[in-house]
Amino acid sequence: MGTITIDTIKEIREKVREKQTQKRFEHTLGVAYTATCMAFLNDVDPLKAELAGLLHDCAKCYTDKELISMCRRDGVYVSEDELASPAVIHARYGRYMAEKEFGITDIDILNAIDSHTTGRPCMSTLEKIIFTADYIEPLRDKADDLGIARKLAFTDLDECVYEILHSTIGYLGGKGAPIVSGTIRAHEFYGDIHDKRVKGVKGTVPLTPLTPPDTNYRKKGDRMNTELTTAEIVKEIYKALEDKKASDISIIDISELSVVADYFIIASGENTRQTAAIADNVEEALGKLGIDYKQIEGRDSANWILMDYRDIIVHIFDKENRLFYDIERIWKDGRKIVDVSEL
Ligand code: DGI
Ligand code: FE
Ligand code: FE
Repeated sequence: MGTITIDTIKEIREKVREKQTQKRFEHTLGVAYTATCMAFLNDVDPLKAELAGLLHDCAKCYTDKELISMCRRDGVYVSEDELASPAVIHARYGRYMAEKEFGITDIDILNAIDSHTTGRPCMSTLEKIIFTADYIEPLRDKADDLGIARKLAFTDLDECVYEILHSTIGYLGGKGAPIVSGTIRAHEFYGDIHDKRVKGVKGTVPLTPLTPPDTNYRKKGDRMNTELTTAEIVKEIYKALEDKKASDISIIDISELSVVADYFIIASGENTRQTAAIADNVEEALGKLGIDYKQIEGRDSANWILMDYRDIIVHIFDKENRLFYDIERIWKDGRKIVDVSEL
């Protein structure tokens, strides 16, 4: 899709207008404009936020029954608990529609549509913006905590997300409605950030979003100080991981899906001592080859260490966090698991 232009925005706005009722379309515009303002404050591309806002409810024109059968038809994954809470399925199918029907290729926008109803742990800034704008846009008038949420949206985004999740869970619980696991996990994640702040504990949750907000900064060709190809470096990393007995090593080729990197390598350690040792070994092995990392995050707490080697991002999790963050799910669309021997 390339850079988002005003023309793209206008074209998509008209397409969405045709699909939606007048009332739903006014809500859509409210979300788009609110998201744009929030983007200004958070250094997110405002056109990207506007586009995500315009598309967040693009699948809302279908009934629950239609959405369930369309998800089946098109192979869009919906979990068992989501089938029992069909109000959330328009987000899952919306992601698919945005990609297939509206030609959106930006993973961050697609993720923002996918997560706009339930949220999820570790959202990118854009995802948090869409999740929040959906709740606070000017035409919303039902929630008791709108005043609080509207202020927090512009003062403390993580706290705002927590507030919204907390209040949604309370509201659904009060109605006796089931709560999907995505909502619960998101609530735990942002609750954790909230608690650590309240207790004054320095955060142990690595705050790197799964998709960095601005993913277009990386110029292909701006590589590392080595003659090795990216595939050869992946092999070296794999060796360094195996050396320290990392388990469940996945190599995902995301080059077709994202400009963030070409490969994600995900591995687990039994505990944080092992994850730290694994990260040290990767750093040392690549260092010997003249390859320096661009950034390493999460080393202190070591429950999720993210090593950014530009074209290759290495995630090292302890057992519990590997399951909790379920990073592979984010890249489930068209992800290609690579066998190291084929590289
Ligand atoms: O599509 P919108 O109306 O703009 O808003 P939305 O995408 O946030 O959808 C809101 C609906 O989704 C609302 O009826 C509550 C419901 N919802 C959100 N999280 C959950 C949920 N419903 C169930 N049962 N469980 C959830 O975890
Ligand atoms: Fe929605
Ligand atoms: Fe909405």
